[in-house]
Amino acid sequence: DRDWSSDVCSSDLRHHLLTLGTLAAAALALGSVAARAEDTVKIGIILPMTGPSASTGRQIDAAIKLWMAQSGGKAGGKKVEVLVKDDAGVADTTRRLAQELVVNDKVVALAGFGLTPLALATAPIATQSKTPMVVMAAATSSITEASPYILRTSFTLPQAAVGIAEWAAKNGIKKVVTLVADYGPGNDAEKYFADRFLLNSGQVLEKLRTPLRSPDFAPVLQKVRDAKPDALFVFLPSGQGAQFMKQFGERGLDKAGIKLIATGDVTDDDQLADMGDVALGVVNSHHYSAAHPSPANKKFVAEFEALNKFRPNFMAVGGYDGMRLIAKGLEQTKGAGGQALMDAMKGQTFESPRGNILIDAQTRDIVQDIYTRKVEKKDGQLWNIEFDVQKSVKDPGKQK
Ligand code: VNL
Repeated sequence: DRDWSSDVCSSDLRHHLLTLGTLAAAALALGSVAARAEDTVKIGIILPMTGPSASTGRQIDAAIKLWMAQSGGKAGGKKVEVLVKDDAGVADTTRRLAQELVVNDKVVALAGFGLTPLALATAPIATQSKTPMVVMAAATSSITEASPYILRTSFTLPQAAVGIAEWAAKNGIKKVVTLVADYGPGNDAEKYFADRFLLNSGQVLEKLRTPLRSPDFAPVLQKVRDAKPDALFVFLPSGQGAQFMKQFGERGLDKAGIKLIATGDVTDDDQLADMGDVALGVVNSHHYSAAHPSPANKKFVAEFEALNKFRPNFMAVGGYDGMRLIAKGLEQTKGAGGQALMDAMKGQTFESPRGNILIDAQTRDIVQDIYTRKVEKKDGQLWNIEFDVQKSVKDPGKQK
C-alpha cells in the first residue's frame, strides 16, 4: 500500500519540473488518481489473530477482506486503509494497540474486539479520544455502556439466550442444568436463560461454569449426568464448541437422554462441519446461520467462500456489517471521523446477511432477528437450519 502522491511530491525539484499535464499523465500511468494523505482514512482493527480465540480473528479478518474487495476499498470519496493488529486475546495488548492506532496512525475508527475484556479495556481510550469504536464480536450486554463512543454489530448474550429459553419451555423441557464460560457473556447467558425459563415455569437444577482459558469439561459433564436434567443449556465462546461437543458425546450424555440446547456460539459454523453426528438435532438460538436462506446471505456466503476457502460464521458477519456501518457513516460525513462519524453511524439500518439490522440510536446496540435453529445434515454437511424467528429483538439486558 504505497502512497504514490508523496513519492511524486516529496521532491521539490520534480514538483517544479512537472507541469499539471505531466502530473495527470503520471497519475494515469500509475493506474489511479494520485491520492493525497487527506484522501485516505484509516480504520484500526484489533483482533485475536493468534492464541485461543484465533478463529474469531481469522473469520473477521476474512470478512474485512471481502468488504474491501467488494467496495474497492472506498467510502465517502476516500480511500479506506485498514490496519489489522493482533492482540492475541490479551487485554493489555489491545489497550496498547488502540492507543497507538489513535495517537500515531490517527485512525477515524477502532473496530474488532474478539472478547469482552478486550472491548472493555479499550473503552476509556475511545472516550478520551472521541474515537468511534465498533464492537464486531464481543457480546456482553454492558459493553455498549462502557463508552458513549461504542457501537456494536455482533449481538448480545441476553438476545441469544432468551430465544432458546422460550423454545425449551414450550417443548416439554422442565428441568435444566446450565453450563457457561465463567466471564461476562457467560454471566449474561446464565442469567437471561434462567430468568426466562423460570418465568415459563421451568426449573434450573444447577448452574455450572468453566474457566475461559483451557476449560476441562469432564468434571462438569459428570455433574450434569448425576443431576439428570431433561436438558443441558450451554454457552461457550466461539472456538470451544467442537471440543465440548466431542466430550458430551464421549461421556454418553446424549445416550443418557440429556438433550443439549445452546446459544449458536456452541454450534458455530466455523467448527460445525467437523463436529460429527453428536451435534445432529441440537436446538439453539442465534442471530446468524450460514444456511440463512435469503438471497443476500447466499451471495455473501458464496463470495466469502470463493475468497477465503472456508465457511463464514457469526463473527465474520459481525465484521462484515461493522465495515459496512463505518462505510455508511463515512459516506455521510464525507470521510470525517470523531463525533460526526459517531452521529452518522447511530440509527443506521440495512440488510445484513443475517436479515435486517438496526443500530439503535439511543443504546448504540444492535437490534436484530433471533432465530431458533436445529443442527441438520444437508448434502453431507452439518448446518444450523432456522425454523422459527423472533423479529427485531432489542438487547433484553438494556430493558431494566
Ligand atoms: C464473546 C461472546 C466471545 C461470544 C465469543 O467468542 C462469543 C465475548 C470468542 O463477549 O467475549 O462467541
